[in-house]
This record gives sequence, structure tokens and C-alpha cells, in this order.
Amino acid sequence: MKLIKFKTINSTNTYALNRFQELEDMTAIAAKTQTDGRGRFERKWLSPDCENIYLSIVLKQIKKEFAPNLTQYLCVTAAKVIEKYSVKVQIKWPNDLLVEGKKIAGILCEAHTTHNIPDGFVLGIGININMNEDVLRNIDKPAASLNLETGTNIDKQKFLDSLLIEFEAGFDRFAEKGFACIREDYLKRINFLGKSITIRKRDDLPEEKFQALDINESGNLVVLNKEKQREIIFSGDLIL
Ligand code: BT5
Repeated sequence: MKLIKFKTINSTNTYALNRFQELEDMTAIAAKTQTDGRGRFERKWLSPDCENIYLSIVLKQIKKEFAPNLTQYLCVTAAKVIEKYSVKVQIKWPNDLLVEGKKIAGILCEAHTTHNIPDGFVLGIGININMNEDVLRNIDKPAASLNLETGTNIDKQKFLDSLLIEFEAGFDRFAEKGFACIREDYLKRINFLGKSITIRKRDDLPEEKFQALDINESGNLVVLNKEKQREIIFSGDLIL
């Protein structure tokens, strides 16, 4: 994979979206720090200059039906790399990686469109690799960083190389088969199936309670709503 590195950038996702046409498929953009790191629903991603990972990958060859699973593919890939450091990772549906209930990584997948027709995706991830404890405490939700979990500074370049190798190694298979080929890896890292869960489908909607039943073959969350009907949830936030 081609890797373009920046010292400071507004957001690696914004950069990749703005230059989408000129960037080749599977180009990775990494930055040391972001001045306007973005989460979903216009939230912020805290991106200090402390040897963390802020990465976006340009993807132009993905079948439309597998696009919603890109986030899950990267969740599984990044979880496997973090686990190499003997840290247990959980996936919090749909796009977070947690260590002992604290968020260590978040993923933002955005479509690029030309004349209103989607022609690819930018898949971004922020991973706290060497976060300073004081900065971490300023985040409004519980957050974790790999250095603090392992008690040692992490070689960011080694982590990044490992992530890109892992990403590329499984990508062709994923692009051909979709969620089916990562379902097992995804399911073994989630812990809420069979439980009562609270979901907010959008920031402007109230929280709703469901019984979590399954992640189906397409990677969507299947729940039982309070009327005891099965419902498929495509996006939102799981409230822990
Ligand atoms: C996400 O959004 O988790 C997606 C984050 C994606 C960031 C990457 S960095 C590279 C690329 N370029 C970008 O501009 N973005 C992507 P969401 O699920 O909406 O979660 C956002 C929430 O996570 C915030 O509202 C905070 O509560 C929390 N948060 C912010 N910064 C954090 C951090 N560094 N570590 C842990 N939690 C954080």
C-alpha cells in the first residue's frame, strides 16, 4: 500500500475525500497530529501530537453491498494488531474498540461521491497508541491508550506497518465475500448478544431499549424491540 505521511493536517479523512480523484485505490494517509479530527455525527476526535495513529485509507473497488461492513473489517483488523501486545480488545458495535470498557480506537467510514453517485470510500481510524494520561482524562468518555495498558511506550511505526499489512492481507477476500469472512472474528469480540441493550439511533433521537439477538450475515444488528418484534439496526450508538 502506498503511504502518504503528514506532520499536521486538519483531518486525514477530509484530505482523502478532497483529493479522492487523484489518489490511487488503497492509498493510506497518516498524520502525526490532526487539527480537526472528526468522529461520526460531527463529533470531534482528539488528535494530539503524541505518537498516536490517525490514518485514512482510500478504497475505490468495494462492492456496494459490502460498503457498510468496511468499518467492521477495520475493527477486526485493528483488534488483531492490538491483541499482539497482549491486550484484550472488545468491539463495541458499530465502530469502537474498547479495552476494559474504555475506548482505544474509533472508525469513521465516509463515502465519496461524484455528481451525487458514490464512487468509493475513505475509511479512517484513530488509535490511541502513546497517549499522555492527562490528555486522555480530558476526553468526555472513558478512553484507553496502548502504552498505558501495556506500561511501555509503543513503537508507532511498527504498529502502523503491522496494521497496514494485516489490512491488505485480508482485504481481497473481504472484498469478494463481505462480512461472512470476518463474522466469526467479529462475533468473538463482542459481548452484548443476548443482553438488554440501549441504543441511540441518532444524536437527536431518544435512547431506546432492546434485547440484542444477533449480528446477521450482512453484519447488521438484530434486536427485539419493546413490542417484541425483530428489528434490524443499521447505525447508531450502543450506550454502555
Ligand atoms: C469515532 O467517532 O469514533 C470515529 C473516530 C475516527 C477518527 C479517525 S482519525 C483518522 C481519521 N480522520 C478523521 O478526521 N477521523 C478519522 P464517534 O463514534 O462519533 O466517537 C467520537 C467520540 O469519541 C467523541 O465524542 C469522544 O467522546 C470520544 N473521543 C474523542 N477523541 C477520542 C480519543 N482520542 N480516544 C478515545 N475517545 C475519543
